[in-house]
Parts: sequence; C-alpha cells; structure tokens
Amino acid sequence: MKLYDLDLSGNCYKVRLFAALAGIALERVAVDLMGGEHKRGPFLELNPFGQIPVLDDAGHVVRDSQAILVYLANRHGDERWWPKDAAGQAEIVGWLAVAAHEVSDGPGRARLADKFGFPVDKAAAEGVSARLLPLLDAHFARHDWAALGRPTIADCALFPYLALAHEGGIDVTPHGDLCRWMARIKALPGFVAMPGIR
Ligand SMILES: N[C@@H](CCC(=O)N[C@@H](CS)C(=O)NCC(=O)O)C(=O)O
Repeated sequence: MKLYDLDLSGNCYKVRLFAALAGIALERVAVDLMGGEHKRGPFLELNPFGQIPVLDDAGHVVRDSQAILVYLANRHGDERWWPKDAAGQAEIVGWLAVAAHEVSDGPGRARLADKFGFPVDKAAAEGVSARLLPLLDAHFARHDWAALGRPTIADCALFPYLALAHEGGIDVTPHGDLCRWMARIKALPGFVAMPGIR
C-alpha cells in the first residue's frame, strides 16, 4: 500500500500514526509540495483536489486523511479501532469531523501561518482554537480517549494538529486534561512522532 506523503504534514501523520499503532505496513511516496507536484497531472489523477495524503491500495485510491483512517481500520485493522455497530461508528465519525474542521481551522491553520508563512487569517484560527481547547479539555476530564473508552482512529485524527499547536503559537499547556490525553497517546505501543512533536 502506497501513502502519498510529506514528513511535515499533520494530515499525512494521522495516517502514519494509525498505521504504526495498528501494525499496518505502508510504502511512503514523498510528494514535492513546495515544487507544486500535487497540482500537476499525474497527482491530480489520484486526487483532483490536489491534496495529500492519498492512499493507493493495489489501485484502489482513497483521498482525505479521515477517509483513509476509516478505510485502513476497516480493511486492515480490527474492531478495537473501528467498531461494527452504528452507535460506535457515529461517535467516531463525530470526532473525525472535529479533526477535519475545528482542529484544522484552529491549531492547524495557525501553524500554516507561523511555520510556513501562508497568508491565512491567524486571528480567526486563534479564535477557533480558543473555543475548541476548553471543549476538548472538558471532554478529556471525563474520558481517557476521544470515543468508546479506548484508543480509536478518532484519537489518531485529533492528535497531530493539537500536538503541533505550539508551532502555530497556540498554547495547550493550560489545558491539563487535554495534555494528559496527548501523553496517553504518546505512551501507546508503536507510537511514532513527526517533526515538531515533543
Ligand atoms: N481534508 C484533507 C485536507 C488535506 C490537506 O489539507 N492537505 C495539505 C497538506 S497537510 C495539502 O495537501 N495542502 C496543499 C493544498 O491544499 O494545496 C485531509 O484531511 O486529508
């Protein structure tokens, strides 16, 4: 299975992290984002949205980090990471949506501004983060994991841009329960980090 990937991408790291935790082998294919490879012909045939990560499983192509997590957990993982029941799946998808929206629009976009100099609305990203972090802290005050009382792909989707928040000038340290959840993820067997994760 090929993962079209970039070391510094938190979205790609969601997939690398889950694969490491679940013991799934991936062949990483580096995409030259700075050189615009993701906006040219061959790559656009894989993902017309011109974004990484993309997974190619023997010709079956999946785009979007959340979709890739669901695919891998279904196809190659086991029920620990992605349950069969509707209620459990819905609980996880709710958190995948938070990863794709609030976490991405808040800490993720703040990092795009500070680390990469992208012309994003930093104040808006800070505002989203300021609303999000207390919500997450309150959740993790009552729960060890995002969903189902155990590590799932929801944790893998939420973790990267929260663990990288400092690279966007977003301070998570006042949120102790959120930090303790991140420490629990780092302690999972098979955990791998990425550049910027302390
Ligand atoms: N919703 C997508 C977002 C993917 C995304 O934004 N990827 C970034 C790299 S982290 C990218 O390819 N950016 C280039 C672009 O949007 O032009 C996902 O979760 O995979």
